[in-house]
Amino acid sequence: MRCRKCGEKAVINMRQHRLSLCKQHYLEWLPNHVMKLIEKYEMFSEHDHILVAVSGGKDSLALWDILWKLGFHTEGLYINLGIDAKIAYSNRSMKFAHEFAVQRNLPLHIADIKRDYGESIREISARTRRGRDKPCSLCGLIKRHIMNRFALDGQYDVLVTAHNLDDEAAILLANTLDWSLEFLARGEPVLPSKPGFLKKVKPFSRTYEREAAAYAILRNIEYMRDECPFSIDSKQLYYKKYLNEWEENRPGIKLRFYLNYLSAIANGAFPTRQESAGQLAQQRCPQCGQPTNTGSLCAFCKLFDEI
Ligand code: Q46
Ligand code: ZN
Ligand code: ZN
Repeated sequence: MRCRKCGEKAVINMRQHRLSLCKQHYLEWLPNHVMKLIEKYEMFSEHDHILVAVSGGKDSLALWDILWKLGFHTEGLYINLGIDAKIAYSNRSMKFAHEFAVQRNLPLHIADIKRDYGESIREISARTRRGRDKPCSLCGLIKRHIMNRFALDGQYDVLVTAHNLDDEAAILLANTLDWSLEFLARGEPVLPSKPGFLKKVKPFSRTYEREAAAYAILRNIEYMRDECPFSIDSKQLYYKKYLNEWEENRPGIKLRFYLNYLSAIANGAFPTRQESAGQLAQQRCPQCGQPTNTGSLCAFCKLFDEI
């Protein structure tokens, strides 16, 4: 296997792109590939103040490294969920994010659930019906709330998350099997800002998970290799397993599934949510000020109101 650009030994073969590259050309190719997507969707520009959600894993650190190399003005946000599970999961992940930021002299902000709200994610979920079996749905709600609030308070222009193509394809498969039209209508790599919500973008949404991992390894980025202990048996991993099998037999199937879906959205295949800006602006959580559908406490504040 030889690099298509220089003929040297290739380190990665991307069958979906019919492209093999050596280390040097791969480390040039991926940032260019990501930049094309940033420009195509007008995700952000060099004038924007960008907040990157970082978990300490390969995807978010590889993406932050790429945005940093491309010269964007970025700051990171790490949310410590207080997950220990005998492997000090949250604290070790935080350390990787912290060391990455220090090496590049980038600002990293830390939100700590236990410090800021008095309970870890496991403790919160243990006392609620929604999270008793598995904390993931509460974890998602809490992370979305904290990220959005932090980004709005800090007056950032855009919030970046490192969802990769494998994540997007797995979510798409799950939503398709459930026929969740509401979620299917919102799967684009850019969610525009609206009153109370910052613009959210996914510059890695056309990058395969193995491409992000290869980039992190080739750049010598130290990252958290353990998965969150609660991800075992998750719906997302279940769908990823099948998508990987299909990809093995039909290279590019994940990419086509996702890209054809984006074309379907662009062609109006899914109804958009009926939310008028005026309505949202009038309905604010009396405690935290974030938008709610009801006008009473938002789902996040309700979690702590129960105590
Ligand atoms: S961090 Fe949170 Fe994930 Fe862990 S508890 Fe579940 S949702 S698996 S991305
Ligand atoms: Zn080469
Ligand atoms: Zn609230």
